Amino acid sequence: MTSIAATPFPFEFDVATTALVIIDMQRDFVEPGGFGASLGNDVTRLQAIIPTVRRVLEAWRAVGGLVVHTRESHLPDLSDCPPAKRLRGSPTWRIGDVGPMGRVLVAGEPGNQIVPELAPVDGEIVIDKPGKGAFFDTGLHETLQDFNITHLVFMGVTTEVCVQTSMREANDRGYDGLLVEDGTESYFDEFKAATLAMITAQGAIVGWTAPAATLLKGLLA
Ligand code: TIU
Repeated sequence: MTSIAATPFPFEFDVATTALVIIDMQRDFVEPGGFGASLGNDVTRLQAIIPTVRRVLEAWRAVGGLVVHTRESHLPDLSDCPPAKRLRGSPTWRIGDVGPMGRVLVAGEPGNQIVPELAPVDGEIVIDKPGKGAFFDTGLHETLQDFNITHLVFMGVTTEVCVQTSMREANDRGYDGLLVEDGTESYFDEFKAATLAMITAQGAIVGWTAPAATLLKGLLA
């Protein structure tokens, strides 16, 4: 059992029953010409966390923990993309349109790939999710149950959208979840801060947060 200092109180977990879940670290969100940029966002903020996410990923691999990567991703015929999602707002390129990195948020396209620094390796689980949450329409809960997972450590983007939604879905399914504070980022400073506060409020109503360095220290102990 590992116990690390966390907000709002120590997070206790066993690597054997904990999965590292890396949300949507794909080119569509962190590189110019993708979905995130097409919504008008500054993607450089998100690129900045890649080295931290990589350090935690490598440490997690070294201790033999289960790794799950997600991608926000739709089928080429967009049959899993509700029109309400595709038609929302006025992005430069809508989901399924051809942008500089291929069709936006479509499986198999260059923009849909996880950034090379964090690319999945053999034995890691890759989940293509049509929604913001990692559990909606993906079978992730059943997969995690097959591996006897009870605890989840989250990183990825964006903090208040796909990461928070996934943490809330996990919480409702009975998992204890920790968010790595500097392993997640938002296009908006204030939304990241508010999300961390919302997760940990009311005695960890959604879960815990801790800096990467604290988690790494716990893994190496
Ligand atoms: N727009 C935004 O902040 N996020 C998303 O659309 N998806 C994810 O968070 N991955």
